[in-house]
Amino acid sequence: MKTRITELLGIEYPIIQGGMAWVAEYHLASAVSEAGGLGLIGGANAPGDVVRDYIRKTKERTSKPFGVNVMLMSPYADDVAKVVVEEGVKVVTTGAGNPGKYMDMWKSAGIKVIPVVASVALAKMMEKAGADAVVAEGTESGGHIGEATTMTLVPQVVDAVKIPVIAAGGIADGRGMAAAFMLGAEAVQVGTRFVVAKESIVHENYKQRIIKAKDIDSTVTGRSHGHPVRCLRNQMTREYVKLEQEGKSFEELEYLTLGALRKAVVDGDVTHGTVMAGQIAGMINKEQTCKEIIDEMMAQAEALLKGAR
Ligand code: TUI
Repeated sequence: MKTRITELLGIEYPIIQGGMAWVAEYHLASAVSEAGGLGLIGGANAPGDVVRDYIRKTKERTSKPFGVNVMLMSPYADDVAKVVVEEGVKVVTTGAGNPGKYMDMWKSAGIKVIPVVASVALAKMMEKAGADAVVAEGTESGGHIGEATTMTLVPQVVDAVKIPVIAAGGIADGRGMAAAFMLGAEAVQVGTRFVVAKESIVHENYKQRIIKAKDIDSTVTGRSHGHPVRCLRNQMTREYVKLEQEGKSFEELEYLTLGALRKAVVDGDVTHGTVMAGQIAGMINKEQTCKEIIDEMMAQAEALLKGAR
């Protein structure tokens, strides 16, 4: 299945792994790239040198293309933005902001830049600034989200820009992938299904929460402060939403969630920690290798798209 994205990135299949905070480290990124997709290291809130180490470890594990996601709300974003240039990373995606100020530096280093956007306005701005593609991420996604759904956002972004569009949010099998292609996407970004991949280092408790999740088990914290984050409902989200309704400030609530993602991913505390996951968690019911996930998605999507053409 050749598209402008497989050509641009030099990958076999149009499947990109989400650059998920704490989850998307070098084991997962190299496994996805080895399986023919694009693996991503999630810079998240990590300092530049940690990301540098992850980049080097990924290179030891795969000679195939991989990328780094720069989380723009991170206090280390400036550092990580330089590290990707110094380490010769070929592909950068960005999240949770506007990467405009890094664009020239990345483009002159020959990096393919793919901002994640949640609106048509940002997609157009990024195309003007020289982006090679955009990820249009719907509100079904886990983690930090926008307002529009994948079904409505993807075709509107496709109509608004000439660069290729990657669809994200609620896509975890070949049906979702085929649907995204019908909307005009030329690749998909998959997060939640890769969280439960065999190569993913997240705590077993976290994987089991996703595997056992039902369709309506996710909720969104932080809407009232303009920092909406989708995660699975637990004691932490119940307390957060209660305090939010009581009008507590963003700073007080941040204190509650500080380190909460690490608590869930690394320590396996899925009661007090943040279990970020997308709405499609309810459909994900087993742990598989990245290769099994990608092969299965490709076979299903190709069969469906053959019938549709
Ligand atoms: O970035 C993501 N997803 C993330 S980042 C993350 S780490 C985190 N942890 C705790 C609290 C906050 C973040 C977890 N998940 N996805 C990409 C994405 N970007 N979704 C939405 C956006 C976005 C939203 C607003 C991009 C730009 C924007 O406005 C840009 C502007 O300044 O106009």
